[in-house]
Parts: sequence; structure tokens; C-alpha cells
Amino acid sequence: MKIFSGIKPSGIIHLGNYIGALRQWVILQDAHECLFCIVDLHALTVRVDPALLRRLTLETAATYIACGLDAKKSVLFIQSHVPPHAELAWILNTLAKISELKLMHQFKEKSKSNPENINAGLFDYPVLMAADILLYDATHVPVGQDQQQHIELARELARRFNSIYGKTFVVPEGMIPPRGAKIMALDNPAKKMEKTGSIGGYIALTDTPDVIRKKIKSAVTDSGSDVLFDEKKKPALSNLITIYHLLSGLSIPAIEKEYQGKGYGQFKKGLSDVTIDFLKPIQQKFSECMGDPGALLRILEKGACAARAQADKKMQKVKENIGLIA
Ligand code: AQP
Repeated sequence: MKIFSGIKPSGIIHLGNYIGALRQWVILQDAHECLFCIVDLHALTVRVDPALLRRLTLETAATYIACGLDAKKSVLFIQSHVPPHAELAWILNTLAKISELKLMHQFKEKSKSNPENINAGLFDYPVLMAADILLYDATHVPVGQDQQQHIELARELARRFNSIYGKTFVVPEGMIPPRGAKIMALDNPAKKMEKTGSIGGYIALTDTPDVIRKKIKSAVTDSGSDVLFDEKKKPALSNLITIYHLLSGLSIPAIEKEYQGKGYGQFKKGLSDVTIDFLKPIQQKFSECMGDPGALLRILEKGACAARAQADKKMQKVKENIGLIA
């Protein structure tokens, strides 16, 4: 398998990003050829302060490493350091249909939450994402559930290009984890946990123990007091139990047994302890990485060089097949 995935530096990486995406990446890098990107061009689709974007880009890279990505096993790089991403996106734009882009849930949601800035980049985001993936002949793309529709589009664009211009791209598969593919917001279990959501909705990987306790204490729960996993009847609690399960490694029945008759308060205290313990080594490593930005930038430069070599080769083939003089 050849793996590609990325996270956009639109905020601080949260437990949903970790559980849905990063956690899989760390496992996959041991057995597969992997490229992991900080997709900074995607972050521009929402108005962002330049200094903040620079900081979040480095923080995202530091978080990748803190969570266990290893530059010796994976290629780690910043999207904008490899210009073929934008170049291929342009070419794929000539194949993508307005009608199919209009169907994208993320575009509809982001347009609703940012009505003052529904820009063309936001509309075109899935095409850039298709270019990210197709440039590297990725066979598999580990992502959370919210990205499934974008992966479908990437598959469709690969097939369309291949059928018009001859076999050029690998048709990639999404890899959606069986559990934790959609972690919900703590303050609104009907909404996905997101970096740009309300602050009480997400646990950032850099949140302090006090903040974590406060957020979990205020997390919305369902009626009743039994700690039971039931996504239909107890969606809020089931979301919290999923987090507990994936961070602690304890099975869901074992968690239910542990908190039988103890009520939501005890469970939330336990979940806070599990989360704080889980994040402690990640936060230590994150601080080390951020304390040596030179080393971080060297890793990213080396990664960009390796990615660029692959991307240039693919662009050469794309240009030849499409009739551009390469
Ligand atoms: N709540 C979630 N549960 C599980 N997986 C999630 N992912 C995002 N939210 C959850 C996965 O994390 C990766 C992040 O990709 P991204 O940053 O490029 O885009 P996103 O999906 O738009 O992430 P956010 O956190 O929701 O950011 P904002 O607020 O900026 O839009 C993807 O693999 C995604 O599926």
C-alpha cells in the first residue's frame, strides 16, 4: 500500500483529528510507504492571519511528530513547498464539474458558517485534495468519515482522467477507521468535533489538564445516569465512551462494567484522567519539537525534497498525456 494523508493547519489538532486520522497514520508508517502533509493551501480557504497560519503550520508538524510520526519512516512535508499540488489541481479543475462540487457537504457547511467569505477556493477545495492524493499514486488515504465524499471525488477524477487521457493515476481507496471515524463535539453531540468549532466542543492535543477537566465536566450528556454505549439512545455518552475506549485501550464492555452504578460524574472524572495521561507524553514531545524550530524545518525541507521528486515525475507524465509540452 502507498499512503497519503494530511491535516490543514486551521487550528490546533484535536482528539477527533487524532482518533480519526493521525492514530492510523502512526500504525501504517511501520509497514507501508507513507507521505503525510500539512495542507497549508487548504487552510487559506478561510480568512487567516498570516502570522497565525505560520505558527499553526509549524505546530501541526510538531504535533505529527509528537503523536509518533517518524521522519525516518514517513515523508513529512508542507503542501505549499511542493508547487505541483496547485498545478495538478488546475488541470483537474478542467475535469471536475461544477454540479458535482456543489454536492460537497463540507462546502455547504463551511458556506453556512462563513457566509461572508464563500470563496472559489472553498468551492474548489476537494479538487486540490484530489491533486494532493493523485500526485503520489497513493493507493490508500486514511481519513475520518467527513472526508469520505472528497475521496469519492478524487476516485472519480482519477477514473475520468484515465479514461480520457490514458492510464495516468492510481484510483485511491479511503481508509475510514471502524471506530472513531466521526468524533462528535463535546458541547453538541449532533455536530462533528472540529478545529474551528466552539472552544468547548473540542479537546486540543495541547489543552492543559485543567482545561481538559473543565471541558469534559461540561460535556453534554444524555438523560438517565447509566454509563452505557448506545449510539441511538445515548449518542452523547457513546461519543465519550468511544474516546475513552480508543485512548485507554479498554474495551467498551469493560468500560461499562467499570462504571456500572457510578453515574456520569465518576465516568467523566475517569475520562479526564485517561485523556490527561494519554496526552502527557504527546505534549512533552510537542514542546521539545516547538523548542527547536530549526530541526523541525530541516525535517520538513527534506520531506519536501523527497515529495517534490515524486510529484515532478508524475506531473511530467500528466503533461505528456494531456498534450502540454513538458
Ligand atoms: N471529529 C472528527 N472525528 C474523526 N476524524 C476527524 N477528522 C476531522 N474531524 C474529525 C479527520 O481529521 C483529518 C483532518 O483533516 P483537515 O484538517 O484537513 O480537515 P477537517 O476534516 O475539516 O478537520 P476539522 O478538524 O473539522 O477542521 P476545520 O474546523 O478547519 O474544518 C481528516 O482526516 C478528517 O477526516
